[in-house]
Amino acid sequence: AAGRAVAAVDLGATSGRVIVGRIEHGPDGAELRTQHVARFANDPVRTSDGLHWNFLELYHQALQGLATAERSAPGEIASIGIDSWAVDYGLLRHGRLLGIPYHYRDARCEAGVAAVHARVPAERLYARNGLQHLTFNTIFQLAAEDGLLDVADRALLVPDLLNYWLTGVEAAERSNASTTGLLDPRSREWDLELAEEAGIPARILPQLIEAGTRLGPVTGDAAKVIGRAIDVVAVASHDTASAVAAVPATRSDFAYISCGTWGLVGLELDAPVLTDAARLANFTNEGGIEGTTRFLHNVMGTWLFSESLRHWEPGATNAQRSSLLGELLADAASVTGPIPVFDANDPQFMPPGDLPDRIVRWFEARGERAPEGRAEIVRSITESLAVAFADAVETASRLADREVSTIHVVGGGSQNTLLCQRLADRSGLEVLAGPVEATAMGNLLIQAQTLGLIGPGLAELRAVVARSTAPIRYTPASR
Ligand code: LFR
Repeated sequence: AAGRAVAAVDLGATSGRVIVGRIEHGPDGAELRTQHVARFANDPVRTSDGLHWNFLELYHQALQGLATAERSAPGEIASIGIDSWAVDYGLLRHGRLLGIPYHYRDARCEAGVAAVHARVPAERLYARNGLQHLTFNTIFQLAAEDGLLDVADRALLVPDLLNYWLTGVEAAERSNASTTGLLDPRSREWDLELAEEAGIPARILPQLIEAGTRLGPVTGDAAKVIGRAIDVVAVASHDTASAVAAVPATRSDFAYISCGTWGLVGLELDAPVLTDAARLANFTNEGGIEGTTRFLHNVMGTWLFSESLRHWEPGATNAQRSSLLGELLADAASVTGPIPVFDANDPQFMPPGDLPDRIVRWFEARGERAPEGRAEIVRSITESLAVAFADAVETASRLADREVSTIHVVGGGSQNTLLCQRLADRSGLEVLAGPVEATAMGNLLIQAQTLGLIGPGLAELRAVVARSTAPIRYTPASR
């Protein structure tokens, strides 16, 4: 039917995709059907001044993917929504992009951390912004910009920048703005006083908007490339926020793990937890839809696998690496004997480079037996992630004083059966895995709500996902 389809552009740190969603009416109510129309690699590029996103290529691929979407369903797509990873941004002056956006794994952030902490001590920073200390939080990256902040008149986060290129509208969608370190998690407004203290000019912060805001039609050349001036809706543009919105939970005592490049482990709460205990446990208070708090911890995630594979098979494509990972996980499942476990939260695993070597050295530095060979390393990563995930669930539940009975794992990592089973075993909790495309589903369904294709409210959004997918259940092995 005309106007009943929506398109999502979902940019992840290793790949991007364009997915078309349609609302259909099932026996129990609305359901979402999705169709991948484009998938492309996201390969960062190192230049003499550091590690950058290949930003023009991402924009180009998004436009091409949307053109494919339009051709696949001429005239049917009622709106477009864009989400991506968080924290990264472009600086602009008079609408012109100043430089190529940096990758959050670039080493420059350290200088920014020192600069901000010299002005705002860590305790005060947490009391104000409630964010886990990650060296790449936007506030630190901005503080590392030196002179550029003097000339910039705007900073736009990645999805906001793409929305701006498509529509000409400058705005900051709140879920992603909540990862900058410049948003007050209580009022959900920019903390201009904090920005000033940190040396960040208030003028670069755009007007805040809620997920579900219509931005207007695609204009100019972009509309020509896509084939039509489709409307753009600001979705929960932080990928994790869209993923959490699409957790198919049917009860309230659940924890979630949005498991992609990062494993974002936490709870959905009504209000932020800004205690000292939460700060010391390095828990973050990001913004979800409908004013919810995403109280979570960043665990290193499937990056530990993907970066190991990148080292082992430098010439392979994403698809080849993921099929190799499947084989290695099968081998890993039959590794017997004690499996060495490392701290998956150790920041030394963050930069790109030889990851298996860093894992081996982690054990050697502690005089412990290191895993040997690919299968053992892959098993060691799996166990270490399962332990870190289980710990984070337990810590979240303690810090927020909330019972947890089920862990929902969504995103690409939910396909890793060994990881899901070991998580159930290690946590002693039931694990429900899937959907894989939770982020895109959240993105699509927020648009569907904005257009009135489904009923309003987060509970209804989740009910649509629950009706549309069947999560795989893992029960803890009896010990
Ligand atoms: C996941 C994610 C995390 C964020 C990290 C860096 O894709 O958005 O939530 O901490 O990427 O932006």
